[in-house]
Amino acid sequence: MTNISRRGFLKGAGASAGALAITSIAPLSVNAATAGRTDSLVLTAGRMGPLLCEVNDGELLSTKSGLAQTVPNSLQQTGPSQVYTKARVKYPMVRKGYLENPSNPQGVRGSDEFVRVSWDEAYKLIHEQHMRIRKENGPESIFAGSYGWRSSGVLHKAQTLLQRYMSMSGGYAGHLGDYSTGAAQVIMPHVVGSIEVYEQQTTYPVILENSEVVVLWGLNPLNTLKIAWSSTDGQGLEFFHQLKKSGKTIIIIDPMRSETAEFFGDNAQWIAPNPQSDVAMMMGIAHQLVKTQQHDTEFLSKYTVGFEQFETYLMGKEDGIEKSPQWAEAICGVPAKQMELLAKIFKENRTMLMAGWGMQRQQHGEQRHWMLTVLASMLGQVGLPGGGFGYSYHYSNGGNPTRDAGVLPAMSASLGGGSSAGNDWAVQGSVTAFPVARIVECLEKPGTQYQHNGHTLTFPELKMIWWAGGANFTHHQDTNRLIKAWQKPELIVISEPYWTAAAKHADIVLPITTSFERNDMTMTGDYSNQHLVPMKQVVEPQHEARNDLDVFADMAEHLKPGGRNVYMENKTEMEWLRDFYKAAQKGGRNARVPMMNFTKFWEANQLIEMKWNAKNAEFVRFGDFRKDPIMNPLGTPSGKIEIFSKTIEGFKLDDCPPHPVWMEPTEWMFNYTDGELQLMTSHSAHRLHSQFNYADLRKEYAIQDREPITIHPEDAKARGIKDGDLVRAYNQRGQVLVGAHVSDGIKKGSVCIHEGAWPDLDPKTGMCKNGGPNVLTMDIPTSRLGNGNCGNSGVVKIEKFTGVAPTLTAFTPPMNG
Ligand SMILES: Nc1nc2c(c(=O)[nH]1)N[C@H]1C(S)=C(S)[C@@H](COP(=O)(O)OP(=O)(O)OC[C@H]3O[C@@H](n4cnc5c(=O)[nH]c(N)nc54)[C@H](O)[C@@H]3O)O[C@H]1N2
Ligand SMILES: Nc1nc2c(c(=O)[nH]1)N[C@H]1C(S)=C(S)[C@@H](COP(=O)(O)OP(=O)(O)OC[C@H]3O[C@@H](n4cnc5c(=O)[nH]c(N)nc54)[C@H](O)[C@@H]3O)O[C@H]1N2
Ligand SMILES: [Mo]
Repeated sequence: MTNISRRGFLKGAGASAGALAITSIAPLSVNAATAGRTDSLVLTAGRMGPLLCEVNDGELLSTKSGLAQTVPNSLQQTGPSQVYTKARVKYPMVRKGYLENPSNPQGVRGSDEFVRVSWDEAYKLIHEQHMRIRKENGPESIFAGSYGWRSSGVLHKAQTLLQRYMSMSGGYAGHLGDYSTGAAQVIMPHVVGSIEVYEQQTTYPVILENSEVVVLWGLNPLNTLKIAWSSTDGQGLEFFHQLKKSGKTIIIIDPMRSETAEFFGDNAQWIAPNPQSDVAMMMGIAHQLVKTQQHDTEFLSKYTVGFEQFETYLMGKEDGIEKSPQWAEAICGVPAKQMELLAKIFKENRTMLMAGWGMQRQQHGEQRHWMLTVLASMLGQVGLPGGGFGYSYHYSNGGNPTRDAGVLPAMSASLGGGSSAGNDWAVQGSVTAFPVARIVECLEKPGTQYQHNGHTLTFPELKMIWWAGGANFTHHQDTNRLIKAWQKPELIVISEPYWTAAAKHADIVLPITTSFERNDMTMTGDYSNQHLVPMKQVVEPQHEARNDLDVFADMAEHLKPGGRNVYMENKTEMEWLRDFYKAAQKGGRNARVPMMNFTKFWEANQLIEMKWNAKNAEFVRFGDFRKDPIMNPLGTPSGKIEIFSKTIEGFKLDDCPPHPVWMEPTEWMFNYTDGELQLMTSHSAHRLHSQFNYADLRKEYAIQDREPITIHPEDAKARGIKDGDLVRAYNQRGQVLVGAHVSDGIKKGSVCIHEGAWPDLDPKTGMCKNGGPNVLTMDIPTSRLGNGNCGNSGVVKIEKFTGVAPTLTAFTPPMNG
């Protein structure tokens, strides 16, 4: 499938050789709002960037980018669907069996009917039961971790607002880590002293200027840069557009010919390893470097510790198995010759190893970024302009240089800043926390001890869950196991704009506004702070939807008279925004960025672009460390890159030894004989996780109105499946109905169903009618180091679906809803 010739590989390499001195670095493109204020275009923002909204007679007609951009971003069109989808929650709703007897509810979550109630009834009911549960079981029984990608505005932050209310109520159980980088963010501090996954990278301009070879290892930036944690500044997509034209050697290592591989086309080489096999492939390359004495021993001795122990393992002196390219070929399915060639190319050129995160959302996920860091260290280019490794190039525009900016503060979970909270408010934050992806294990085994990053922790017993701003029924693994565990708490409240699967499995559902229905603000660029953007209210709140801010402020009033004012710190929505803006203005003054006063700014319907900083544009990650490792040590115990970690050795974990090792995953297709395939669940081009699954964009990807499954032609043929057929994918955990997308753009033996389809289980057969892949995935920790999720793994079988396709109900509100 992959035809790598040495010539093809080296095309472009060396084109920029010698140009290592940074000459003229300028912004990649000038980004200004494409339109100013008109009566019909209102400026707001979402994760997918600043948005201009076309409004007529109070109705949102369309949304488009508020920034000039070269690469289109489909997610920017979703505004009207977000506001008007029939999947909206219209009124506060309570499960019938719960309403009838809240302290001893009848009926089953997920199958019981819902009853409409007034907001006041809902508040009173939640308050009474919350207080009862808290009194009986303490704050550790109330889960307010509420993980998820709620709106990105600085004020209407659902999770924070929930926690603020729970703090006023006396504390709560929170969460540790996230679903994105659960493994990498825990291992990397042991290796280089910083998490790396959410950090400013050697900048995009420095890469364009200096790198000769750019490796996209499990990286699909054309998809993942459509959004950012705050709001995208658009520079990441622009960078990859320029990289494509640069003539550099681009190597994509991915079991799928991703949207990014399609985008680069002939300008890149695609190599397809088996999913989950990357560590073996990296070791094959590392072995070749040692064998040809190409590894940089000087760098290794000056900047790292523990290479000797690793080398012993690599060269098979420990277990008799040399981790040679031939050994690796049998695991990763990439020809040994290609790995040998990669070793040479990486070594002979200024090479940047960029890695995505899908490959660490797998069992032993910690090993991926650790091993890649070891490989980069062996190449000896860490800290050089355009060389080394980078783990956030595909996310939140990690290579866009930081600007001189006035930066917005944001709502906090604790009361403060002129608060009227008197001594009689015993404000208490999170009293306990567990790794977020272990929630089902926590529900199943309260009181049980487990290991996390060297600590022994105990799972609390959760009696109440309030989720605001996350879609845990979509994001969590092994949906059927989740559904069982989900029956255990006494009360589950979901605050949501939409009837998600979690909402359908709740006791109480509260209708929440979308970001188009309230005023807020955001910055673009998590690292760059490129713009400050007003998020103006575009339409009236739909139906009976309220803002999370108002809901929790009202709930605070139930705690004690005057609670609302305490919660709001005696400020209105606009006063909060004004104060946030004023704080940014102060920062702006120090940075010499002119910022008009708040009233003018709000009136102007314009974003503010922050000042380009030429020095920041030359930032090289680990540059200072390289220049002087004594004066600028890393935050590791040795101050150096830890190839062998004594700290991790001390943890004595079977599933995370003290240096990178290859460990076969539990569900590994080669250990099965009945046609099992390896499942991947990458992130979708046309969704943000589960968000917009209902939107018109669905037409871009759905097959017979179901989530697509990508299947290699040979695997499809062997099972009599044709492109466009309905397919049943199943394993011992569950079954889903999907539509066949037969393509040679996937490694044979693997299939992909993108994460994010809303679970829609057929009550009769248990089949997910909407193809939610987490019905099939394993709910195990990556290891007891990171306790990350393994959503991007598992084996499945597939067959042509021959029955009558059940009606899709994923986006249909429940009866009375
Ligand atoms: N199998 C598998 N599973 C995965 C992954 C994978 O790769 N494979 N990826 C994982 C990753 S990296 C992540 S980050 C998670 C994502 O998991 P989530 O962040 O939970 O996913 P979203 O679909 O973005 O959920 C956000 C929810 O918040 C709601 N919402 C939006 N705005 C507001 C608001 O203002 N107020 C309130 N109350 N609600 C609001 C939306 O309607 C939506 O239901 O999924 C994880 N799950
Ligand atoms: N459009 C869009 N953008 C998003 C998101 C979204 O849902 N939609 N989610 C955001 C969030 S919360 C996160 S955490 C990031 C996620 O960013 P990532 O975790 O990097 O994204 P994924 O799509 O899971 O994986 C990236 C690539 O890795 C490949 N891959 C999967 N398994 C393997 C493997 O075993 N080995 C190798 N080498 N490659 C593999 C996939 O085919 C895919 O092309 O994206 C963010 N951006
Ligand atoms: Mo994520």
